[in-house]
Amino acid sequence: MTDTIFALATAPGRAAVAVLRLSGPDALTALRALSGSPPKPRRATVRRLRDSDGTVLDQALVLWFPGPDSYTGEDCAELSLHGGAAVIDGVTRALIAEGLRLAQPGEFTRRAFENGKLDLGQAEAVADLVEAETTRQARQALEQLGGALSRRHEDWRSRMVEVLVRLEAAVDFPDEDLPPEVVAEAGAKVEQLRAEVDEALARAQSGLRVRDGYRVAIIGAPNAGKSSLFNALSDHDGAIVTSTPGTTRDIIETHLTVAGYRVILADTAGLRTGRDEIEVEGIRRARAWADDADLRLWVIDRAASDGGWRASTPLVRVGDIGVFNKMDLAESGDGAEARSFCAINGLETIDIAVNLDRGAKVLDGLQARVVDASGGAEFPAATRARHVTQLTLARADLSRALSNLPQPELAAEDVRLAARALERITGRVGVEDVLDGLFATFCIGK
Ligand SMILES: Nc1nc2c(ncn2[C@@H]2O[C@H](COP(=O)(O)OP(=O)(O)OP(=O)(O)O)[C@@H](O)[C@H]2O)c(=O)[nH]1
Ligand SMILES: [Mg+2]
Repeated sequence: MTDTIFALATAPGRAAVAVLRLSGPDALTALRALSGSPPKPRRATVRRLRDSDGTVLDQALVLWFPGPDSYTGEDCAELSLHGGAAVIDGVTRALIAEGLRLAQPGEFTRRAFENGKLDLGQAEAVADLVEAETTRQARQALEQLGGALSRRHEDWRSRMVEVLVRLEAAVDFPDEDLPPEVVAEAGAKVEQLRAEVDEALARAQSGLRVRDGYRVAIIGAPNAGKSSLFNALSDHDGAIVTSTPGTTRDIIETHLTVAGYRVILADTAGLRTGRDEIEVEGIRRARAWADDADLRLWVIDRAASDGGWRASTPLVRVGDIGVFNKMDLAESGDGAEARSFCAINGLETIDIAVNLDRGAKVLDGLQARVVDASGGAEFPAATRARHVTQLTLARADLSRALSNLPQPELAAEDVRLAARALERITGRVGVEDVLDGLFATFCIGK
């Protein structure tokens, strides 16, 4: 039998109000012991809370949610206490004396999942919503919590089951070849499904970007003004700026909110042949981060004439931005050469003097990229790498089904596997390994 758990649902520390949550079969007994007769369900009621000696612990707002119509599906209660340490401590002791135990991180949501109140995608959305730093992250998590993710996967799964049923019916007549119209019909349906999964996979990156953040690396030659730009964009002197080339060694990361999206901006070591072990390692890290990033802001000192810009050319890609810095100084040959490199290789160019204009035009360019990469009219079919993995498996199964199609028993097995991959996303099957990892990331009280 499950035990009854409780936890602080609000952040620890002194506050006007602290909310304690209770869930489990003894929630009502504990509520009676502390507050006397329980209030009407879902009706906020003021009650004096007392311990077993009759000592008054607090005057609290008490809410009673009988199961199964509660967050966890069990009997639940919420006590809105005065948010001081002594009150919280007193009520905690009284609940433990009633036989309740403190909840593990995510245990309430885990119970909700186990009692069928949420599917796995929705449970993930609860974690994402609590973690959301930007409005876009929050909006995506709310859509997912509302079942947007599950609905798409459920639709695909039920269409796969339809195909499966037809194919299995055909298996029952083994003496005859599968009638050509059945092959054609199943083939068309599987192909349509595969096309939809394909499209979803192509757009999955935008869902992941909203959740995890859009990664932007500032790269370029030493002394080009990378750290100056980093400080300007983040509005904080987080990186050291000096006139000595090779100042930045480590990666420095900061989080920005751009058009409501989360952006992870990194300042990196200037790219050149490293002068010592530390610089060589810094440059290695700079290259690796830049290679992984969604966008590179390539800072070029347009007044330099040592050809230092060339060391960055292997890293930049079509769609990156060439930031020509030090507009307040005269342009040298390096500036002109780098400009033609950008034109030939499909890089937009922006001219700034970061000391004077704080790189405002770069922020505009960045905003356009972020919106373009993260936006999408429709809710994405994947918001975590786990979803992408399962969708990729489903896609491979569907392709195999198509090539096996003249043999219904083989094709049926492939379609079954594809449906199984989708079931793993919503958590209908194979969830145990995912559950522990997911709920460990929750706060206590969620
Ligand atoms: N005149 C002028 N100087 C600038 C401008 N931007 C940066 N600088 C100067 O250029 C020097 C190098 O700037 P940083 O931002 O440290 O350059 P960095 O690219 O981070 O250099 P490393 O970390 O060594 O790779 C500093 O002295 C800055 O003040 C600019 O727009 N105009
Ligand atoms: Mg620097």
